[in-house]
Amino acid sequence: MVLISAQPYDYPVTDNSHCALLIIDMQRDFLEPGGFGDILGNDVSQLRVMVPTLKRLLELFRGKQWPVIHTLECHRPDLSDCPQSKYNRSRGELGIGDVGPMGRILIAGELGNAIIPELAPIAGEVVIEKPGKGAFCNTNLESILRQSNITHLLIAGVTTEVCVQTTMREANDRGFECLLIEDATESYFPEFKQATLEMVRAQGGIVGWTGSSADIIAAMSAHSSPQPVVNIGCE
Ligand code: C5J
Repeated sequence: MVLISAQPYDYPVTDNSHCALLIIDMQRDFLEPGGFGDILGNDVSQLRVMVPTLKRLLELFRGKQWPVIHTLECHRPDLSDCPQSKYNRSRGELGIGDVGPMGRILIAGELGNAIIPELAPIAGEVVIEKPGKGAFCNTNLESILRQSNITHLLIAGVTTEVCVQTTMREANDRGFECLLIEDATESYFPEFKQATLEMVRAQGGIVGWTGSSADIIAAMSAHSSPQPVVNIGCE
């Protein structure tokens, strides 16, 4: 049994718990100049500050051979999985499906849709392509987690109040024990990040826990319980 120091109280990982690191949308479209986030008028450099922290967590999970799941917000080239409402409300100078400096925006397989090189998935890690903000909407994430007996999700990525929070709420409603990693998530709006952290852990952890990467790494480095192999990985 491991207790990770967290809010609103310590996050318990028992010998029967199975943890995965769930990394949301660390894709060029949101983190690099010329991507979707930039085109919408955001300062993308704000999101990059946590990349070294997330890399340390990734190294811990990879070193222990624990499951890592990445998500990508993206659509099919014909946009058949993009609701008209989302298409209409995600338009700045350019919008979903338009050609930008890194290829078609938020389209699977385009350069801008790739995970940033520092965090690129390795063989055996799952990559979920998701058309929604939440990673459970129209994806096979839930069945992958259930098949692998994963019970606990340590959640990181961008942006805190949009895809990260939506995914955490979806996971919480499905019974997963979720901890949002405070310094491995970022928003273009610092006040939205702060509000999300507070909302998640309010009322005794209504959506889950929040905790720091240092506390997670300290506690989990000593944890030796085998974690499940997630059997649907990328090549
Ligand atoms: C947004 C995301 N913000 N990954 N996507 O549109 O949070």
